[in-house]
Amino acid sequence: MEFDHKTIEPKWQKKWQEQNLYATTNNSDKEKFYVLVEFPYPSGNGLHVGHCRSYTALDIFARKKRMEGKNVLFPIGFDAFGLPTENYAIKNKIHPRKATDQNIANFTRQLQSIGFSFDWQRVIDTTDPKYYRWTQWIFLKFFEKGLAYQTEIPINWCPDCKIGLANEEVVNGKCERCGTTTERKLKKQWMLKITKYAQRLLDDLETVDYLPRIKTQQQNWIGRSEGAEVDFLITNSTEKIRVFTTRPDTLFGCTFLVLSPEHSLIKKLKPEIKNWDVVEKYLKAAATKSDLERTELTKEKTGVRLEGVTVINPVNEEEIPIFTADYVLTNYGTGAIMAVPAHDERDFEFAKKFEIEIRKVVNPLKNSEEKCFIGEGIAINSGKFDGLKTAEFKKKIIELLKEKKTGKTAVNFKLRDWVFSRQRYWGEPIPIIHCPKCGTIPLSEKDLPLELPEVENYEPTETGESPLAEIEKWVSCKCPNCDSMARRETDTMPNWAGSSWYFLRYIDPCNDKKFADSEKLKHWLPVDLYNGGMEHTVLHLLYSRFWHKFLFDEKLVPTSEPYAKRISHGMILGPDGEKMSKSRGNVISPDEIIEKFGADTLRVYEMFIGPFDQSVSWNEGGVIGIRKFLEKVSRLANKKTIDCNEDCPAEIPDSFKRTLHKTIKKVSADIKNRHFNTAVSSLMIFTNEAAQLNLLPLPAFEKFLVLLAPFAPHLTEEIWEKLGHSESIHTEKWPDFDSQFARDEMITLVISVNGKLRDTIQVAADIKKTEALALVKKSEKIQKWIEGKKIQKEIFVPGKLVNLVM
Ligand code: ANZ
Ligand code: ZN
Repeated sequence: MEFDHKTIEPKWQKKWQEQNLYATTNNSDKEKFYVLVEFPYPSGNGLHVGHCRSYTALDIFARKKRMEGKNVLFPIGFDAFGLPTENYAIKNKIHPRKATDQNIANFTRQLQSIGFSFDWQRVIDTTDPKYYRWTQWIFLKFFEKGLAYQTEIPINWCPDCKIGLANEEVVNGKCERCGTTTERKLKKQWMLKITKYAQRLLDDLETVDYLPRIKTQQQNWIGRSEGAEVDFLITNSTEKIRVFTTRPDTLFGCTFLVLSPEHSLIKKLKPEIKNWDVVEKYLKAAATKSDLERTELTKEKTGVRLEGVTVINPVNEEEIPIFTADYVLTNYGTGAIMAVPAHDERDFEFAKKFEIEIRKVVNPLKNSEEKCFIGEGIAINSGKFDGLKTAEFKKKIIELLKEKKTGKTAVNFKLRDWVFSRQRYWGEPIPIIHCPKCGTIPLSEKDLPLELPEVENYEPTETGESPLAEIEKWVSCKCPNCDSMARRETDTMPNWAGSSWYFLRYIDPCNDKKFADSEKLKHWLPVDLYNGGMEHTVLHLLYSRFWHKFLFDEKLVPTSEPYAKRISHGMILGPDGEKMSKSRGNVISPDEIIEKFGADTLRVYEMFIGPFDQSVSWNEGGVIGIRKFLEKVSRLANKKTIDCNEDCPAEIPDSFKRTLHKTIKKVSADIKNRHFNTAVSSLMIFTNEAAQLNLLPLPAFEKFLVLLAPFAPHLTEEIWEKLGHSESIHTEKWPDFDSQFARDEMITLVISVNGKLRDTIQVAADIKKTEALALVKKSEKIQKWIEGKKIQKEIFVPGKLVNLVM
């Protein structure tokens, strides 16, 4: 048999399509298993070899689950709204709909050419009105429950291009297009109240099986801090300033207060502030900076004292100054801090610059020379609290503050509400109408989907509004409530919207009554295994968990978490070890590899390339090696076979039988544990041994083909057919192994010291010298004889004995 991939691969892809081999039925007695891969953004560049890594791995997983008798759901779709397509459309004067359709067609061709076992009848496209109708519908549910609201918040504004920019279009504070420093411009925007779910998003991480680093990322992003809120009374006033601190035990070391430049009290205190001119100038300058620039640790601290006003420290009645400084953020805690320069680095830098007292109030447990000690320790200079340990002091001081009614415990989250507005064209229209009489009115369900209108120009407008704002015909409408002239919302949803619930739609993709049937949801949820890139383990994962929890509360989905298990794959880097990019010229195209070596080679190579969760570099030599391996497999099919089962005649060595069972055991466990690379190694070992035989035992070879089938579905299917089977190899049962043969063969190793037998141990027959010696030296009986003496010679006879000469 020739391994002619150019004939074999398209032939089987066509057959599988015609037979609908991988379609999933909803009504099956088999146990369900839902395998999910992050769906691709159909960019103009086509499929990346990184997609192939993730999809091949989970394809193997899904294929094995099917062979183990599970009813597997393994779907794919396209996450197609978003900036790259929109920018491409603007540049090339092509409609984003058209560009998207072209890209999806190209991605589909590529995905099919790799032989993935997706259920192609369930494909979804987030930009299809039949899909985004339900994205809009879920938005309306959020609105109904008060979880979608509008507020004024700043957008990134380029004063030169006169457009609002997405965060990713602002590079180091400058507009990506023209290099002008961006400003922040206030705009009314839609928000989703994800903060309401902060605690649950944190707590429920306990109930799911995510890789530890993914859990940590989620926890850090949610960022729960426990501490206290403390009120500082303004001298000669009834106004007070509330601060949030995680270290109330350092209150005696607080020598000034800092308000964020946006803090509302600053304007209130204007009549009292003696240097208002200077203060006002500072506030204006701060307004243009991003949070990132403001909080950068290395940056020199700036700020201004509010001359003429002071506050009283509630624990020692000291009068201390107030500053405003941009290192204090307006939207964290209370937007104001108590500064303790001896124990907080930012406060320390600030105090040095403004020559403010730095007073130590914590002694480290161990000696430390640090000027600014931020750890926990023993209280000093804290009156009657001196000598207390930090944790205990925190409790005591909060009790005191409660008594004095100037403070209480408080919890803060880093997590902010989700800005859900974009001033862009290529996104889901937000289904809201603004009526001058009735206010903000949701569209009624029957008016969904609210489709994107045709426009001529996709550029954002000069006022910062989305291009939709210029389509007067579309914008002006009648209020559903009172029939007076009203205007449509012109912002669109962010590109995270469609991916926040897509895994639900796969379950019932054609339903036009509901986003998915509840019985079907009950059958398939939760997703059993979800894989995607590390770059999505923060936002996408969190956003979709949030939507799911909301839908759960609305009794629209049956589980409180969407994904039972989440894993992540490492990146594939270019041959030069750098991230693949057009500008570097190190991009590997899957199309070329498939053309030259075949899809099976691409698949097996990407599994063999290295541990699945680690980043690895592409290597053409490795690709050729895999091609040779598959050629060897196809040559096995030409060998003379003998149709005998386990107990073959004398021609077949005993060791071959053990190799077969070891291979079944290893490949089964390796796929389960996602050690795809070592699974491929054991398939290679089997192939090499089989190639040595004069007669190939057919049943063993067939079992081997079944093991290889998830990795190389085309070649194995072709050989399977040649062997006379009429059913697809992919519907075969996954083979079992006999643990008696799968075990490494054991022998008794004789150990002697100076030629005298002192012990015997059971070891694997093929044990190497170093391993054997390590075991020998662990033996208590042997230790007795060699302790304190020098070993002069270590003799090892493989499979038999070890002799130590002292
Ligand atoms: C006094 C203090 C003393 C603090 C000390 C720290 C160490 P996390 O852990 O991130 O929650 N902080 C509070 N609100 C802030 C804001 N809006 N912008 C910038 N910084 C703010 O950090 C909480 C700590 O960050 C708080 O505890 C406060 O400084 C500061 F030895 O208060 B601390
Ligand atoms: Zn109205």
